[in-house]
Amino acid sequence: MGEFVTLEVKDGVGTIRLDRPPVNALNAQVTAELAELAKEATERDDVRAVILYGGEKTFAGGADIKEMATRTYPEIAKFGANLTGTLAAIANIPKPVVAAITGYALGGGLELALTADWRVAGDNVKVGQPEIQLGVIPGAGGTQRLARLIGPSKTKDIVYTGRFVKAEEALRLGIVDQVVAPDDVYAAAHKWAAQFANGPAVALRAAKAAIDGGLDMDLPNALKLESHLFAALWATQDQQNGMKSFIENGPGKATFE
Ligand code: CO8
Repeated sequence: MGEFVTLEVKDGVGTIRLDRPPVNALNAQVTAELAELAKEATERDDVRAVILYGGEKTFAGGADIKEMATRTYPEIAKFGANLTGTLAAIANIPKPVVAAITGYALGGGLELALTADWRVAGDNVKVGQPEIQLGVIPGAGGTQRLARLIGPSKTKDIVYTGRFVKAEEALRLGIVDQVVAPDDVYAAAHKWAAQFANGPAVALRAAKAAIDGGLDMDLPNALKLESHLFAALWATQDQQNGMKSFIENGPGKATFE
């Protein structure tokens, strides 16, 4: 547990909660605490799915501009490497991860949300990569994860202009996956995460590794990765339970550990 970031676990769902008012700006300490809790969420068996949440008001307004402004080149390079490493640790949590976006997800805030598998947003949110207006560019995945998610031209529009994208457009572009009333954001994210709390954890881990790992490869190698992960599941209880249950009870009745 950190000063600005906490992990609360209930019924298999772990909530990683940012709490650094007023906008959860990501400074060096938040970055370190997030990395620590990504590790904990990865390692704890009682965490079966994860919610990234910034509270009712706002998800995150980005990296801490006041902290960054006067940094030297080596200092900013170190901070950038740490933030990129932290976001990689979250992206690599081998469990379903959902971002519950309220208020703003800007700059490093959107880059944090982009590490999730699925994004739920309030209908009043604004997301974007406004770094260009600070005379810089996104530095923790905004030019890369966003382009992989929605393609290069839409990413270039968002990154070149730095404009704020409203919820409805974010949904249409595929930056977010579900839009709900502002008060329902956490509940909707929880509903998505909770469906995996009793799911086949090893198979879910393999599915995430196949999809995310495969996106970084050419198709023949990605298909090989999928095929190996598929066959490896024959060493698991998940596969035995799932197939035995189908044969004995029909589809969708299997229970998993
Ligand atoms: N960093 C530091 N302080 C911030 C930030 C931020 N990113 N965002 C807001 N604040 C502060 C404001 O300065 C203000 O402080 P104070 O009360 O002391 O004046 C307080 O939070 C509230 O802000 P506003 O008064 O502006 O509140 P509004 O509700 O009017 O607006 C916004 C909220 C829309 C979030 C607005 O503040 C804003 O546009 N913020 C900046 C957004 C931005 O540009 N984000 C990108 C930051 S750069 C980045 O994320 C790069 C990541 C990669 C780093 C890699 C390193 C190598």
